[in-house]
Amino acid sequence: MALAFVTSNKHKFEEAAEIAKRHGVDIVHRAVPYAEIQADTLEEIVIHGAQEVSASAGGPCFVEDAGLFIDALKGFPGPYSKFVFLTIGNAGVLKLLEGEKNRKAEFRSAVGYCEPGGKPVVFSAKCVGKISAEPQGKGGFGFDPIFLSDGGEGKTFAEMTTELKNKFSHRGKAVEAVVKWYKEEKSLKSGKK
Ligand code: ITT
Repeated sequence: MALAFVTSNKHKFEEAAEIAKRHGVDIVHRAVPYAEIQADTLEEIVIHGAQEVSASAGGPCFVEDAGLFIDALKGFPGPYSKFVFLTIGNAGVLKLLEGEKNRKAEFRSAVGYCEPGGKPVVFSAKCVGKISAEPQGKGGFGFDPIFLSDGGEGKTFAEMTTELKNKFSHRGKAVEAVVKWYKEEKSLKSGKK
């Protein structure tokens, strides 16, 4: 049975699909809505989410929650990134950082995996970088045009291919961890090891 990634965001699925394909794991996109609880950590959000969606998924599935944590704003917007993106957007974030020399920021991702009736397993990862002075690039989604990953040679995520973004990104690392773990679990269960 294929592993389901439950997300309303097709860009997130496309990124995950590139990773799963590289590892020979079958993943499918499910866009069923689930409750994202208000919590201080991404991990708490995905534990709840994974448990909720696995009850109806009928098979192995995972959810992922991400956030942008800006150093000069004491970690804001963090777990509230979606609301901030939908309200003030990239222009608003740049405005909040006007005249600010400290542009340090990181993207964090938490993946929650669960099987029906099982216990959730969590994988976390981050990507350290900076907020650009102005938006750059047309690709990607969300805060991609204003995020410069360390090691990304001055390119924002919006200027990278999916493969390149996955090499650096929070989601790339967290999804790679769940996919590798799942592959290993499956081969152990099927007695191939
Ligand atoms: P889900 O249905 O999977 O929750 P979502 O679009 O609501 O999809 P998140 O809650 O994980 O995604 O992300 C919160 C916000 O952070 C989201 O609205 C994006 O604007 C932004 N974001 C998350 N990951 C990002 C990335 O890789 N690049 C740019 N922005 C990102």
